[in-house]
Amino acid sequence: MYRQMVLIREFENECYRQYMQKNVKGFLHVYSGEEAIAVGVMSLLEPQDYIVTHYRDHGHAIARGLDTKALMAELFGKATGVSKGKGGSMHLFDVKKRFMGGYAIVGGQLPIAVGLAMASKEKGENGLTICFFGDGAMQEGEFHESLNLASIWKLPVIFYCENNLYGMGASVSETYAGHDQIYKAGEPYKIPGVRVDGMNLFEVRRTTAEAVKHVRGGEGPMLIEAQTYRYRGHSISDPAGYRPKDEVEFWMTRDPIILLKKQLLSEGTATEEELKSIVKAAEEEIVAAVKFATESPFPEPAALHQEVYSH
Ligand SMILES: Cc1ncc(C[n+]2csc(CCOP(=O)(O)OP(=O)(O)O)c2C)c(N)n1
Repeated sequence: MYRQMVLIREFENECYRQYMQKNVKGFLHVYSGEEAIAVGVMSLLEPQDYIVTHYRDHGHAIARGLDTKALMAELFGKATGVSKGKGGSMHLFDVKKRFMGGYAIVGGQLPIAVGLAMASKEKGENGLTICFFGDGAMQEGEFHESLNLASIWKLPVIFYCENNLYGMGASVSETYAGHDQIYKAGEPYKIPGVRVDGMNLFEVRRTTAEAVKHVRGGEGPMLIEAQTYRYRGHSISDPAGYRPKDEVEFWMTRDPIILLKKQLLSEGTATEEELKSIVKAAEEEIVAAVKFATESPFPEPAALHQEVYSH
C-alpha cells in the first residue's frame, strides 16, 4: 500500500511536468495529499465491486490497479489510453476492473452509483459500489435524490465523501450549511454515517472495512466522510492563493505518505532502504509510462465517432 501511495504521488507530479510541456492537455486535477483514501478503500474491495468517482480520478484508478502506462497514454490523448484517448484526465475507465469512470459533472456519478448498486443486487453478485465525490457535491440535488433511492431500495452502495475543505475556490464552510457534520448528511434518509481521518491509511481501512461489512451484509447504504486536503490547487490553472499559509502548513505535517512511512519504520515493518527502493521503483515506472505514452499513436480520425454515445 505504501508502494501504491508513492506511485500515485509520483504519477501526479509527473502529470504536472507533462502538462507544462504541453503533452497533457485539457483539464487536470491531481489527487496529491488524498492518497490514503483511494489506497485504503481499494485494498478492501473484491473484483465484482464497482467504483465510480469524480474528475480527480487518477489516484482511484491507480489504486484499483489500472496500468500507469495506459493511464498516462490517456492523458496524452493516445489510442493506447484506457479510454482510447477520447476521455482524458477526467474520464478514466476500465470495465474489466469495474472502474466505471471519472465524471466531470459535480455529483453526476451519484445516480450512476445507485444504478450500478441496483444491478449488483438484482444479479445477486454479492457486489457493492463505492461512489467517491467531493464536498462540493453535497450541494447538488443529485446527492439527495441518490441517497433517498439507495435507502428506499436498500442498495449496496457506500457514498464516500472526500472532504478536502474546498470546492473550486471557496471553502466548504462558505458553501454548505452542514459542512461540519457531512457524515450526518444521510440521516434524513436513514443512512448511517461515519467520519474518518483521511490522512491515516490504517484509520481509513479500519472504518471502511466496517462499512463494507455492513453494506455487503445487505444492511443498505452507508455514508463515509474522509477528512483530507488537496496539496495543489483545484486544477492545474489554480494557484490556490485563497488558502491561509498556516492551514496549508498544518496539513503538510499530516502528509499521508510521511505518516505511513514513520509508522512502518517505528514498527520495524520496513527499513529505510526498503522504502527508498519502493520510491525508486515508482519513479522508474513513471518514466516507462511517459515513454509508452510518448511513443503511442494518436487515434485515427475515423475513430472519432466510434464508441461515442449521445441521447
Ligand atoms: C454540476 C457542476 N457544477 C459546477 C461544475 C464546476 N466545478 C468543477 S469542480 C467544482 C468543485 C467541486 O469541488 P468538490 O466536489 O469539493 O471536489 P474537489 O475538486 O475538491 O475534489 C466545480 C464547482 C461542474 N463541473 N459541475
